[in-house]
Amino acid sequence: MNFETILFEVNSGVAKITINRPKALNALNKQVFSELEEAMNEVYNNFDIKGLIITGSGDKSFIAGADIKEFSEFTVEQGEELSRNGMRIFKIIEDSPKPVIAAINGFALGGGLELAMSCHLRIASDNARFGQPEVGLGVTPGYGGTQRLTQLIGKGKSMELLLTGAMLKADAALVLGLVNQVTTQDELMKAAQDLMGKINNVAPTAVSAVIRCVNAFYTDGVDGFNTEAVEFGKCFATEDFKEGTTAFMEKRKANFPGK
Ligand code: DAK
Repeated sequence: MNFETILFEVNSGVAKITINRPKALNALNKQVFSELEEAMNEVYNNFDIKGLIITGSGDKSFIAGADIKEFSEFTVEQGEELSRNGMRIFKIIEDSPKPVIAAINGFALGGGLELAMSCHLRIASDNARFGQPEVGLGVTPGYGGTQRLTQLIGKGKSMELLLTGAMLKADAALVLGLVNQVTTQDELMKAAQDLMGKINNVAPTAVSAVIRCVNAFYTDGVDGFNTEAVEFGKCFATEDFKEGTTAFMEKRKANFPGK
């Protein structure tokens, strides 16, 4: 796959997307969104890909937000269109049937934090900084930040960060539950791969089902308990379930087919 603003690679069944605009601290422009969508299509449809890690190029920034230079001249209509398109692509990440981990290697601001929050899990290096500085630019977050930040850290702290535009350090983000782990810069990728390895040891069909169940909690008009019952029932028709239970009874490690 040929991309200009992202790097896409697959090693041992784990895909890695690196947002690659280091001169602009990996800010998100239209082309990044379009290439991200194409790469996500591959993640969804390539059976050999078992999970995805998203990171930023360089050692300073994960993603320093939406590309301010691109949207500064937008009209009301263009602004809304940009927002809806970004939200649609972040929803594709959030609904991915394969686990997605953000490896946050520096600034995760505005759209960068919004992208990280659409991933299932977040690991940050100790130099990472988090914030929604949009109000300082005269806009609101436009890619789901007001919703996902509130879901992740609760209304009080979310309001504080959104209304002030202040930046959080990695250790504070850990305490708030905004990230799952903090590591050194050197250990970040290994920590993300180790976490992915643990997920890839269990049944892929059950992993996808858990993602659907948890996301159901946050979906208007959907009864998550009902979703869980339905997903639980569906497990009984999978080869993974057969293999998992057989392996347990035969006292051996399961070798899940992922079907
Ligand atoms: N966009 C474009 N370029 C950026 C950028 C960004 N978000 N962030 C940094 N850069 C560029 C800088 O312009 C600079 O480029 P040159 O001047 O060298 O050409 C280069 O990256 C290095 O940046 P600095 O020289 O500023 O680096 P420092 O270490 O001094 O500072 C910083 C790092 C991250 C604190 C600083 O760069 C910074 O404050 N960056 C902006 C952070 C920010 O406010 N991000 C935007 C958040 S708002 C919308 C939908 C969504 C959004 C908005 C509208 N609609 C639907 C309309 C979302 C908005 C956001 O994400």
